[in-house]
Amino acid sequence: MSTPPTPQSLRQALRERVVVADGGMGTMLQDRNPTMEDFEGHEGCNEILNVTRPDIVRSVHQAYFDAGVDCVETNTFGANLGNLGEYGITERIFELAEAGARLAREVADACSTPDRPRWVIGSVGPGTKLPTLGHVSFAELRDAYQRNAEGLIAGGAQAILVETCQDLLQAKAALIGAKRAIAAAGTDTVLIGQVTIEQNGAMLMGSEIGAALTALEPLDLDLIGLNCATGPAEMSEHLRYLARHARIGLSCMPNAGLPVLTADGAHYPLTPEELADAHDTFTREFGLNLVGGCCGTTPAHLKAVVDRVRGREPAERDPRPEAGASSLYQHVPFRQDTSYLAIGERSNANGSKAFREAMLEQRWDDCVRIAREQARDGAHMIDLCVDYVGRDGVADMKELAFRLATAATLPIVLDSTEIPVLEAGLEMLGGRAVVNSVSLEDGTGPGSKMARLMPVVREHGAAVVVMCIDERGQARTAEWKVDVAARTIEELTGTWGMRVEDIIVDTLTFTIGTGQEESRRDALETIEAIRELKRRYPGVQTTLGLSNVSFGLNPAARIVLNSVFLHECAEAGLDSAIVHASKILPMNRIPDEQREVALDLVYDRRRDGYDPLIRFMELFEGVDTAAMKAGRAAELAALPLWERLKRRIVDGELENLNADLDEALTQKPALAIVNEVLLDGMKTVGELFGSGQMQLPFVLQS
Ligand code: THG
Repeated sequence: MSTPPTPQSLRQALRERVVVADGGMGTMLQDRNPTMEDFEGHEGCNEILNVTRPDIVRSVHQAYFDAGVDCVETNTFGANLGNLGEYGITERIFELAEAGARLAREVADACSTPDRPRWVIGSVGPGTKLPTLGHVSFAELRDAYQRNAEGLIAGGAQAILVETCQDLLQAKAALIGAKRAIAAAGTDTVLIGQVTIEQNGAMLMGSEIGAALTALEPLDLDLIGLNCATGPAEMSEHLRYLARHARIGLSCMPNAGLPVLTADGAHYPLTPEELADAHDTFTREFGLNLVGGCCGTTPAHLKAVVDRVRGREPAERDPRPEAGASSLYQHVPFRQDTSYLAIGERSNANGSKAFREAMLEQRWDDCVRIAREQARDGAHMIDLCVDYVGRDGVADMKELAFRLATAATLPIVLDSTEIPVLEAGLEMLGGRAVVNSVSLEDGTGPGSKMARLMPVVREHGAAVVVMCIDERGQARTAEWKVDVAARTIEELTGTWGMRVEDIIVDTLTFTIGTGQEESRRDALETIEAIRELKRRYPGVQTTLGLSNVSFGLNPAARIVLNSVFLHECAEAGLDSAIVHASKILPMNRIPDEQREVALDLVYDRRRDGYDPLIRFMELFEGVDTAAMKAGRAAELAALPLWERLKRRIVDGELENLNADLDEALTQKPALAIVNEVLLDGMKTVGELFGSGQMQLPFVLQS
């Protein structure tokens, strides 16, 4: 057997074996004592050395190549808007990036042999301006990063490494800027994103590793990984998460441990052998493709790593990607194991009077409060719609998405008919958003909404809601809905490279509360469409603007109809719904007759002399939601004490609980109440849950 040929491209090498990069740059430069003149008066601006003292920079690269590494990072960590901005020289971004890459390239070329190619990774640091905090606009930052990457590519870098990211929105600006530069240059440049997880287990802005993966992986990076802030030990769990869920390759460049402060500055305690031990374990357990070091690591550290892991095949991984969206803070999967995914409908200028009025009066804090309250009500994501006739939608979206980016722990579903409004939202959100919505309303040709919106969606890596609408209008029959959905899914996956699990199809329903003959079957056609669509595309997600089904009915009737319809849709396979989550009732809390008539209404079961719509309206005539609540309270009060306590557990009903408990404690010891009454109630809850009559949020309430 002959030995396989040496991979000549970095991309190929990363696939075939563990590639070793270099270690710290900053302290190595300092050790060479550059003068104020070398810095052209910009003290500490290391990138200037690329033009004033190429000898110094080359010598650092040479030291790492001598240690045996496969590639070095350019001295361009600060060649960006934020850092060069501190010195007032942002016009030199391209020049200093290009110079840095060219120097590294020269040394790499001199060290390369036919069977030992060496590569250059263009370093892109985080800068000092965080877009999530409003220090700079996304577009300005992205364009500056594009110049940064253009310089690196022009200087001969084979990869761009966006590293030490603390703010996901900054990371996206940098990665998108780099992608634009790569596309413009037409090169096969490897794109890598590395985030920095602090000792507290999250990025500086509070992002968990899951939020980072979900937000960044859809940008089509080649590798994702971690660097800086901590040593390898603290990175282990986060790498484990990436190894388990990321489809793409992995990288890791830890510090030489957590710094210890001594009289003469920070000291990094990790020895070369310890760094090699860590990468030894990580490459075997997590299948890393690229390893290196960050602050405090030296050529001696990297030599130990080279001796231990260089040339190894990356360990096989069997990742389980989990489709979902993310807020700045957390990943939220589209598939909720025991429930439907609830998308809060209330932060909608058309769908909520309170939200609309707050927005019109620019009471932004009230808007934010309404949006946030939905998390407490049980929502998993937040639908945000600012569309309102006569308003500047882009301005309103900027105000609200900027605030919700940090104030909301839930991912945002951007709901607008206007592309610039959706784009304004995407440019504010560090997490992964969902764009609501795209459709075939005017086809797929040049100039169609699909053709204009999808490039924006794809560039930001968002997921999408698809509305079942085509040139003929909103699909009314199950067959029509499924046909439109299938055509849209094919367009999105085929032309636009979307993954089917990132597509959320809304099979749409009109209200069935008007009695018009042509709307009688709308709910049942919707249910049929969900069932058939999930049969044909098991991986696709489905959703519904649930409350639409009951427009025109009184609020008490709407609660019941929405709840019953949601239950039927969920049985047919519905994954999510745009809802007012706290106004959804579990089936066991709806009186039998109301539920039966609602079902007849949903399935259009009319008989001679029986119209479920008329009967349904009769049942709720004069009933308002307060009366409904009072009715339930009276019913509860009429029960004997022990029954009442049990019912409270089943219904999760807290009001006046203390009075009941005080009474109970006069009759039994606390432990007996727990063992007999509470456990009995929980048994019923378990049965209701097991039989699908009660969803997880209600179990939790219980
Ligand atoms: N599909 C998709 N997106 C959507 C819809 C859809 N977005 C908007 C809408 N439809 C879903 N959102 C709502 C929000 C509120 C109401 C209905 C749908 C609603 N509001 C009450 C009303 O208007 O009577 C509450 C009024 C108030 O509080 O002031 O019913 O179908 N993809």
